[in-house]
Amino acid sequence: KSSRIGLSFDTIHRYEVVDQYLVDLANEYPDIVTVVSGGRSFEGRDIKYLRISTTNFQDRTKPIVYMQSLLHAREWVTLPATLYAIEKLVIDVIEQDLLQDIDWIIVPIANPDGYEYTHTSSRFWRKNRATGYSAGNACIGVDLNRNFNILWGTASSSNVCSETFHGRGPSSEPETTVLQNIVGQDASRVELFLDIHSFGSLILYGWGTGTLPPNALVINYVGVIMAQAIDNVKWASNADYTVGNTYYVLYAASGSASDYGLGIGAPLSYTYELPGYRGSSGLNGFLVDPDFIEQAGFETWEGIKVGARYARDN
Ligand code: ING
Ligand code: ZN
Repeated sequence: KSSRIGLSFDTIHRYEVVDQYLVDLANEYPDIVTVVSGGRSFEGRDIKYLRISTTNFQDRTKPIVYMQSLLHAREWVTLPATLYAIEKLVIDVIEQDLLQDIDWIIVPIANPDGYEYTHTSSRFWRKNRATGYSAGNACIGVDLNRNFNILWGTASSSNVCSETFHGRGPSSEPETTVLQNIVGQDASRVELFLDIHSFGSLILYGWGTGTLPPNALVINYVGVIMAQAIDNVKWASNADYTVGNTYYVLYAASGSASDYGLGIGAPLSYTYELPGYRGSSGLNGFLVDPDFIEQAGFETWEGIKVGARYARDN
């Protein structure tokens, strides 16, 4: 079902389709949507993002919500979650306040090279596609969620062949630099930072090294109310969300995007881990059940709305 200029929620759209959609949307809604070329990926793809605002980002009293998806290539279900949020904000506008009161910065495809590679060659690729790290390029790619310029290298892998290889230095990768620059422009106004991943039905916050930020109780509380909002409407067969610190819920990790969000001063910064494929055990959680695509967008949006309104009101 495709609504006017929107993309359908019955499939996972490719990079070029999404790229064009962002341009079309900005043309259709020039008063509120600006499409910006953030810069190029390792293989030269444009990392486009949207700036959504009723006041062209000129009202310095408004909070900013920043969100990105597909930092990890294989986490396909994160894309419709982001596209759904864009559609609700710009096209449907059922809840006017979210558009009026908040400026939004949204990056749907943070890792376009990896994402295309999952369509053309290797469905479960995670990293970017950077070469030049090992002799004969025996191993390729940097884990962009270990490459941000925050606590870099303290809990990540220096092995090029590892799935969590952190790169040659903090923000060594073009994609990381682009993303840091995008969020860095208006850093002081970013009140909510959301990095959308899958899978596991989790809402995680920093630091990835296990140290808690001074406002950890608030971060945890807002995590819980976002999770409750999702659980209230979640797909019947999926688990409830778990909320907690990345290190305690999962494992140690440095150089992540959401820790970078904390580092630039965003009081609320989270990694969402959307639900995995609900099929019988043995199925890979990165696969996407076509029946879940629109639901993933719908239920994730319930969580985002709660976080965005908390950021605005407090
Ligand atoms: N999980 C995250 C990963 O990058 C994570 C977990 C969250 C790490 C927040 C660091 C910070 O490993 C997935 N599925 O990518
Ligand atoms: Zn991920």
